[in-house]
Amino acid sequence: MKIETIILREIRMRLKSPFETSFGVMQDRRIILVEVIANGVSGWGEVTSTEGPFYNSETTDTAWHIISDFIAPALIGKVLPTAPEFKTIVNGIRGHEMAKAGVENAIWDAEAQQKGVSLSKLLGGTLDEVVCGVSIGIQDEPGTMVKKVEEEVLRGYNRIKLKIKPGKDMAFVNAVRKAFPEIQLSVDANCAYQLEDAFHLRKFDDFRLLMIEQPLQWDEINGHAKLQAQLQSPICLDECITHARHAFTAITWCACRVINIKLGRVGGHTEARRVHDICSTHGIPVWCGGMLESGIGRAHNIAMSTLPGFTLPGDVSASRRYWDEDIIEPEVEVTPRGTIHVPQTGGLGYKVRSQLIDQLTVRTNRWKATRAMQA
Ligand code: OSB
Ligand code: MG
Repeated sequence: MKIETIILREIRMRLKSPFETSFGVMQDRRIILVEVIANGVSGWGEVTSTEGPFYNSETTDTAWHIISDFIAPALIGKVLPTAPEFKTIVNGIRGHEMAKAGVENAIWDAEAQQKGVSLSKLLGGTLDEVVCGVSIGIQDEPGTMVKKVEEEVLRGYNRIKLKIKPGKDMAFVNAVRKAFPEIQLSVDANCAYQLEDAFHLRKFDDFRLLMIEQPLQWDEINGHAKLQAQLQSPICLDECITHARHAFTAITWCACRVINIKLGRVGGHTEARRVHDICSTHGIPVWCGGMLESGIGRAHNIAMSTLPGFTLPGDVSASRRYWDEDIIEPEVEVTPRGTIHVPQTGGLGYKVRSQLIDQLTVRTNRWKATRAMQA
């Protein structure tokens, strides 16, 4: 594949309602879309960073900088046999996984289209339907949380995850568990607790949770191992796992019993598949995490979720939960059984709405290969 053109766009999209986590509230999204044209075919990727450095260290602006000043200049004009070779181009760039993932995933989409197969097939996916859960933001009162959960259960979602933080935890989980004794329920703290809170966190064991996601610091694997030894609830790591080596470390140290894979956090499909493979080898179930993506990032999540180790419901839900209007056609829809049918057509399998994207775009950057660059 010859990388002929790279186009970077920042779009603005407003979430239907604010989403609160332990690190802040999100509503007005600044999303970077990457279009890579290879052999005349456009592939699309999304940078899943948040606006500020509060989930991980990346932001919309750091990703724009890293792609514009380092990744695109190194990539333009290159010939890559297949998408995984992209890694050799960005090997020397430390960190910035979400910036890398936005570009790498666009190349995967282009390759799948050129081969006339779905991205799911190209990745080695085996499922044709993926099982969906939802992530519900922090609410003011336990009563409002119970109402939100009820709505999502009625829509058919198969697992409910509650965002929590100190002071907004036990009463909320208790109320939801009382109202719904049988649902698959989990919580996500986004790093809001300390190892010293182990006694407090042990009270979650009474609620028969599927997992407690990322209770401790974003870079603290050892602390999670110490905490897991004191809890019955399985710990699921999110923020801590930025590549396959960390997954291996966390598993061998018994720091978690589940891993959430996010394409952006681990740097793209190639690394995500490595994390998946290591988890499969060690019997660790994985599921697909979400970053409030537009349809393009969502479509990549669907393709990844078809790998055989994705045995738990992911945070991949319908477009209409997030947006009045999504940038793909058709929008992502969820069946009454809480599943998504995986598209079988070439690449991502959704049409990108370029006119709408143009309307939402606030800045653009473009690179074109010259003859001199022919590799
Ligand atoms: O930790 O899973 C997380 C959103 C932004 C940052 C971090 C997280 C989340 C979510 C949203 O939980 C899941 C979704 O996309 O619905
Ligand atoms: Mg999380």
